[in-house]
Amino acid sequence: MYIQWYPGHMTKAMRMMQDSLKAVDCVIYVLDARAIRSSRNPAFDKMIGSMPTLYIFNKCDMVERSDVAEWEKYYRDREELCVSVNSTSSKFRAEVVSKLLQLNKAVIEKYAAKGVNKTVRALVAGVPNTGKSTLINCLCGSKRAVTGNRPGVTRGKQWVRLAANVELLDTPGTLPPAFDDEVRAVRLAMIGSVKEEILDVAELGLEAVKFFKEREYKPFFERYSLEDTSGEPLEIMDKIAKKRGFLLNKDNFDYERTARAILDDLRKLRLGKVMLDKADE
Ligand SMILES: Nc1nc2c(ncn2[C@@H]2O[C@H](COP(=O)(O)OP(=O)(O)O)[C@@H](O)[C@H]2O)c(=O)[nH]1
Ligand SMILES: [Mg+2]
Repeated sequence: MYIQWYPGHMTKAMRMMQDSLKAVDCVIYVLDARAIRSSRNPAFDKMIGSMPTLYIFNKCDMVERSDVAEWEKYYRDREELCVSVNSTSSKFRAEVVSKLLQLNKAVIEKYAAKGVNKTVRALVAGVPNTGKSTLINCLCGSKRAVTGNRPGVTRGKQWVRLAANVELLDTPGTLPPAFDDEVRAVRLAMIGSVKEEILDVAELGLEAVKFFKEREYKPFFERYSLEDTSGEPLEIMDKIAKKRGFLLNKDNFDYERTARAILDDLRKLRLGKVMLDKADE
């Protein structure tokens, strides 16, 4: 799938991220639960190196519990700390705070031994649309306890208090989506992390059809009342366009409209709870 993409943007965003990392003790890496592998940016992974990181599987209301449980196991096996949340609900707040304290336990204890109450600072980062802003709102509430700027290391940055000794950088770090392979690019686009202006919507719709066709994914075929799952993705797309009456004129289907309908159905869960990246694939 062709994406109109300029590497220069990536370089600039990464430079800003490197700067933000200097001001924090740990990272809250927000991933979309539907695409846990694809919503990581390998260049950023490299940049955070050994800095303590809490991986948030956000939007877990959009996937099956059993699918996300596989990913939790995958991360646990690699000793990477993760937590599955739905940022639109505040009931996960306590768990996130507790995991953050767990993540920074060593440094908190080291300072405590010297009689210092260490304030842990975290950067919320992730590719667009994974729910970083929603998460910050959920964790800190709308009435943010702004802790003010501190000269020196944190100059120009706004911090909000999350717990007695935990602060978040108020503005989330938006990572550029990585298009280092086709699968990742398509899935990032499917979850809405790629700006529509830089891709071909009809082509993305066709990729979505291909995804469901390869898996013989029942809810997809049921949604469009397609009796059989055979045929090339384009033929399936034609059938959907025909059934919905999406025509440009009497001889041509409106692929863009068809694609939009499919993507909208996917994103609004009308095709069920679709996990794009499986832990064992
Ligand atoms: N279903 C669901 N939607 C979410 C969740 N978190 C965020 N969203 C939605 O995802 C979209 C992007 O969220 P936003 O916080 O702006 O993402 P950001 O670009 O990472 O800051 C918004 O429409 C949110 O309402 C979640 O946990 N579950
Ligand atoms: Mg945001």
